[in-house]
Amino acid sequence: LGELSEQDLRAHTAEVLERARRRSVELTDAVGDDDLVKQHSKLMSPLVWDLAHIGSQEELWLVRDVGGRDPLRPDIDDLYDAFQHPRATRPSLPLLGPSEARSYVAEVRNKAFDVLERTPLRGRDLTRTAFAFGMIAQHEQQHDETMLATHQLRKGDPVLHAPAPPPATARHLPEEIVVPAGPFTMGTSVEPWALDNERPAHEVFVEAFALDTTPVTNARYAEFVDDGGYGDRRWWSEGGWSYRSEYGITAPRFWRREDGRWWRLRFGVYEPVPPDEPVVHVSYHEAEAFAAWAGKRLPTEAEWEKAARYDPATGRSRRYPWGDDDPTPEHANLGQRHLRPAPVGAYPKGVSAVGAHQLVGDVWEWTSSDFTPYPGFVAFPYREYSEVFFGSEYKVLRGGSFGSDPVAVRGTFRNWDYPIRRQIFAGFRCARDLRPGDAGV
Ligand code: AVJ
Ligand code: FE
Repeated sequence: LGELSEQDLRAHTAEVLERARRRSVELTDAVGDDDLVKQHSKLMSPLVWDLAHIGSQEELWLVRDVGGRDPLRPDIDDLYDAFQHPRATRPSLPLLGPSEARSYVAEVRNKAFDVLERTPLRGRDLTRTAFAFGMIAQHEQQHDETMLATHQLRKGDPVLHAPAPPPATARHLPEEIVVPAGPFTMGTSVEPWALDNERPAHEVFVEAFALDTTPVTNARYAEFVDDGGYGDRRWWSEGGWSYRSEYGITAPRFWRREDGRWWRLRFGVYEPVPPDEPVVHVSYHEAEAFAAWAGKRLPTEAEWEKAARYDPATGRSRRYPWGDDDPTPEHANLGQRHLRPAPVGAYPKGVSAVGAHQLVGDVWEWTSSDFTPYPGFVAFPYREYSEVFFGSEYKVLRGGSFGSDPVAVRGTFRNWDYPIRRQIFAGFRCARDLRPGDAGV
């Protein structure tokens, strides 16, 4: 983006916004009005809330703030303020109905495009122009991923359809790769659409460690389950053990054992659990317990980012595992092109400089790190984006899932959630300290 002309940047911005809107429309047109206004799970908003919230944020940041235009619907600001109404209470609010919400977001978009045409993107500081458009495109895509998770929780016949992901072509991958000890650059100060919590770039020293080459697969995870892992106190933290006891958790969400096999429900399709795909819909606590059972641990987010971005040949940190080019369908399973993670080994072109596969796409990966600010963090453009979430309540997830759009995923991108959450498209991979004598030390 840094090198694009003003005109190309405007065209790129319009395209990214349009792609997000096509997806929001697909996700909300796929079901009838009843399904749009109903709450499919206490964890989620009604789909119609997400839709109007997308419009409301766009009105706030693009129409009013960047454009300096008059408000369209100042009367609904509070309804769609996520901080005023927790998800569980949203269905009882006097929300816009499906057709009102659709015309509202369309009207906001028209105004936003008018602002885009008339505002020099680089004329003033990035605060009010280029960044705001990128932030709003990412915001819509993040809610699209949330709506996709709502679809996964919805009961009934399949309404979303997509081709199968590519097959595994990289075979006989080593179980682990080794990342050498040393400093690397974490975070970014130059990525134009990076959010406040990814900034600034700073140097971090990371001890040598081993990392799983791929995310943990269903087959491997099932070994943990079948070995009685969920009932064995040894593998669980105190918080994890009380969580699994309180909720009676015995397998990943959406799994069921029938006729001696594991089955799962995926967007309305009941199917055998595919052995070679990354496990998905596990909480942090389950990921941590699996790692203990396997004699390993979860990576820190610094370890994850070093494995994804650090290039030992140049000492530089790259934008993505494969280099500096934006993601294409050959690099990673992103953007809801497929409605599932791809088998491990399906993206040889996405391999990182140190040899890790599928760090970006497929499943979000839990890390052992709390969501905390980088040294030099400055809240931007508002405290409620990241700052109010910093602390030990949230764990960081990295890499994006099959349901994350490329505009909302980077080598530096940080997601966060409660360690008990598993309706998100989250899996993990394991790491371990190297011992003297291990190869690479
Ligand atoms: C970064 C995914 C945790 O969905 O709660 C959406 C993104 N912030 N609207 C979320 C977000 C405001 C956020 N996550
Ligand atoms: Fe939001």
